[in-house]
Amino acid sequence: MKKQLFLALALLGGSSSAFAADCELNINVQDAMTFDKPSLEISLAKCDNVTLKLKHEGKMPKTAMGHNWVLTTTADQVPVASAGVTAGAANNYTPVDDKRVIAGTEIIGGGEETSITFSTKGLKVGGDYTYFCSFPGHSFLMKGKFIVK
Ligand SMILES: [Cu+2]
Repeated sequence: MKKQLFLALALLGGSSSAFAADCELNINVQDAMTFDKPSLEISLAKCDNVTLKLKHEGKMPKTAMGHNWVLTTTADQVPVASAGVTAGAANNYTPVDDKRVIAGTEIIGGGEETSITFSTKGLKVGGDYTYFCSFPGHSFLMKGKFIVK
């Protein structure tokens, strides 16, 4: 929650142009190690900020089948997932103050939903990005391509 608030404040303080647009992405999960979409796509020309909404349509508690949505470069995905396990449940299995984490939600369980809003400023068109769930053991299967156009 703290990280989301910080990002929201950072966005408010940023200089957004008159044509600034906020884009919304939705992705759902269930009581299985998979996202309902194999990829997500944004356009830098259209999106200054992106709000990613994650919905857990399953029934299992977050301690057993928790999921989140973390965005990194594809090269950083495996090391960040490992660092996330070390960071532990209290940190949503996401390394704290780690620049490799472009965006990340909290871990949620069945019936819950969450979202994260982040700036697209640092993203590059055609860059190689991956989103994944950093719950221990999930990231090997639970990931997708984040396409920036
Ligand atoms: Cu998961």
